[in-house]
Formats: sequence, structure tokens, C-alpha cells
Amino acid sequence: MIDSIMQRLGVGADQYRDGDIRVTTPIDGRELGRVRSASRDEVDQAIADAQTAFAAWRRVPAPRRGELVRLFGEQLRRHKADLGALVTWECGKILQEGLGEVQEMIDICDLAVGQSRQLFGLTIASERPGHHMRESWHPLGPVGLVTAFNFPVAPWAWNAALALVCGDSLLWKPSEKTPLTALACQALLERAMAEFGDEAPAHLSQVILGEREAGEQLVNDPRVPLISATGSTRMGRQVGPAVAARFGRSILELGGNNAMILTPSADLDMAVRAILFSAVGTAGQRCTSLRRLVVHRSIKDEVVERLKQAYAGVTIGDPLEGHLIGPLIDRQAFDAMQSVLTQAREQGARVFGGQRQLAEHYPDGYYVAPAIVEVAEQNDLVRHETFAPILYVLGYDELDEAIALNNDVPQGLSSCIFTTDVREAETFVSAVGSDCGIANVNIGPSGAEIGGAFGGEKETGGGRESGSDVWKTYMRRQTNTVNYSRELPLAQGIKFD
Ligand code: UN1
Repeated sequence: MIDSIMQRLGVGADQYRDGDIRVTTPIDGRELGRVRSASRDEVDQAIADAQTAFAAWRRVPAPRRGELVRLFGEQLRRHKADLGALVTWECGKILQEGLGEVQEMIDICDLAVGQSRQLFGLTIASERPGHHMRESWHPLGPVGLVTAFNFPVAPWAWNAALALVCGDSLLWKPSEKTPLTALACQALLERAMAEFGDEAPAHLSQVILGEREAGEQLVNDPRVPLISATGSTRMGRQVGPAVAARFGRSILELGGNNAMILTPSADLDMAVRAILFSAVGTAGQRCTSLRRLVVHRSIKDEVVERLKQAYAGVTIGDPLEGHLIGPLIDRQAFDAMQSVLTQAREQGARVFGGQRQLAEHYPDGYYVAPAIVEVAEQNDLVRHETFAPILYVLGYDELDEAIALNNDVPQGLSSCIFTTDVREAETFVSAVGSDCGIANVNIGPSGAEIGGAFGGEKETGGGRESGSDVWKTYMRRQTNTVNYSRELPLAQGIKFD
């Protein structure tokens, strides 16, 4: 099955049949392939090659660079079904979401193609006669991309599509849990490059397979001016300072602990559907997954009851076969979830669900019933991100209290309010409302579109990816002052003779 998919995507069996990294599917723990870690010297050479590629690529006019991304988008359209299925095989998210991830890639390619004709700078009024001032945006250099297992392809594409139109070369270190999808994306990009012709230099995009050391090497190398890393806050705590220590730039997309405030005026039918998708979707393994429900005390019992009913109706099973919940990524994820649920019980929380499912059928697949955990207060357990389908429920009386709870966690990625009261909605998205990078009204916290800037504050890392003016991060800004007069007036009126 995997072989025919890989073949259609253009990945030769030699690339995934042999090596030190064993790739398994979370569906049933079966081995999908083996890949080889790059050695230190190979990573070093890859960085040198990326520099050479950059030197050539930056000379290609930006709208032409956009043409390469357009061709890549065409490849993705053509191979959406296969790549989406491969995402499901490798990380276990349900097929609908695997396909959704590929759609996000297509969408960002479209955005980047348009952007390639709009890398605008400003013209600025000079205080001196006969002078022009302007801002130019130039390509930056090789971009190092570190991605996580839960979204094995889309975040790479958000960065890659923009970086390519901005004139940068790419070095991608995917999660060691999901290297096959990375090889597939690389193969599709190489097809687009072949169609595009010689203007696309060799090594414009490279995949570096390996464990943590390979990523560290990229992060520490001054020849890589920008590191964009998605993963845990623990990983970001190492990447951020390491890149800063060499004055590099980083985009960090780290943990989230996303809340929904559910008010008495909310449309509860909509809210329950939104909670279900955002808390249970991707088996709770999105950085934008809903983890905390802050619900008004007057409707709390009713909402919890409705959620329990909704949870009971969700089917759990093979993610390729139309169920709504697939497996967790691996045993460690399962153990971490169980340990958190045990602690919650010990602290007196009321826990619904959370048990392992289908263990006889899939001894090496970790399927779980999603859990609802009613807690009395927002303690350390709740404030910590557990990458599993656990939804904490907290009550509130006044909106201020709910907003304070929303904000009183170390992370600051996504958030939302369900209300039909315009005062409440506008307060939530105002300067004194949610402190997150994403704040939604009557929409869950996950499933962001690529048109906006994606990312969050505090321990989420502060990075932004995708739309809005994020392209600027992949370029270097240059301020130009041009004197077209025959005089040499100094700024600030200084006389120097
Ligand atoms: C992630 O979970 O790492 O907003 C990214 C969303 C997706 C991206 C999530 N567009 O849920």
C-alpha cells in the first residue's frame, strides 16, 4: 500500500527501505519503512550547498520564483489524495484531516504566488532636498525548518512556499516520526523544479533526516540566518536562545493551551459542534486543540451533559476508514495522558472517558476515548499542555473572571468566545481581552486559515507564519537613501566643514 503511494509521489524505495530510523504507523504499530540519519558531515555539506543554491536563486526575479511555487501547487493538487493518505499513515490523523493538511499546502502556495508580485517596500519622505528614501526587501539566505509529527507537512509548506518566493533556499529537518511525508513533499517539489527548468538551482530544497542532533546542527550554524521551528515549549527553550546567541532570527511555534469561553447567550448547538471538532479532532494533538472550556456556571451542567452525549457518539478507529478519532502518535503519548488523568483524579477532579480503546485489535496502536475533566480550579496540571484529547472544564460567573482564566496560563496561542452579546465579543478581542495570538468569536480555536498570521505569545514562542505580512520574516530589510542632487546636505542639519 505504502509502496504504491510512495511510487506515485515519486519517492524511490531506496530512500525508505534501509537505515537507522524505524518509521512505524500509529494505526497499528507496523513498520512503514526505514530511513537513514544524515551524518554531521552530510549536514555540513547540505548547509554549504544551500548557500550555493541561495546565491543563484536570489538572482531569479521574484515573480519567476512564484512560478515555481505555482507549479508545486499544481503537483499538490494532482497528488492530494496520495499525500493526504500518507499523512494519515504516518501520523495517524483521520483522512479528512490528512487531506485538509494538503489543502493548507495548496492554499499557501496560492497565497505565495500572489505574494511573489507584491514584495513591496515603502517610499519614505527624506528631510533633505534632492534625496529619495525607500525600503527594499532582499532575499535572506538558507532557511532551516524544523517541523513536528502532528502536522508533518502543512507548517513546512507555510514556510517553504513563502521562503521560496522570497528568494531563500530550504533545509528541512522533519520529525523523526514522520520522515516519509517529508520525502514525498521533496519529491513533488523536485518534479515542479524539473518542470520549471534550470533557473531553479540544485539543492534549492533539501531534507535532512535524523534525530535531534541534526536539528541542533542547523540551529547552531551561522550560515542559516533563519530557523523556523514547530514543536514543544521544551524544544523552543533550547532553539530560541541558541539561535539568538549567534544573532540569527527565529520563528517559534510552540505549545498552546487554548481555551473557549462559553457564555449564557451563546448558540449552544454551534458551541457543542465547535468543541467536538477542536477538542477531539486530530485526537487532541493540534497545537491549537481546545484544552480548556471556561463555561458560565448557569449553563455548566447542561453543557457538560451535552458534551458527554456528543463524545459518546464519536467513533474511534482506523483513521483511513471514516472514524472521527484515530490513534495517538505512540505509547509515550498514551502514557502521558494516563498519568495526567490519574493525577487529576487524585486531585479530586471528575473524569469522564480517557480509557484505552481497541487494545485487543491493535496491541501496538494507542486509541483512546477523549476525556472531559471537570476541575475546581486552574492548577498546574491544567496550566500544562498535555498533547492528548483532554478537555478541562472550569466554571465562571463574571466575564472578567473568564478572561483572566483564559490568560492565566504560560502559553498564548489560540482562544475563542462563544457569545451573541456584542459587548462580550468585542471585549474578548480588545486590548484587555484575550492575550493570545489568535482570538476568535463563535469559532473554535483550531483550524486557522492560512490568510492570517499564525502563532502566539508567551511560551508559544512569539513566531508568526503563513499570511498577513509574515513574508517579511523571510527577507532582509534594507533602507536606501539616494542623493540625486549636486549637494551633500547632512541629516539633522549637521555642518561638518
Ligand atoms: C499545529 O497544530 O501545529 O489552526 C498547527 C490549525 C491548523 C494548524 C495547526 N491550521 O489547527
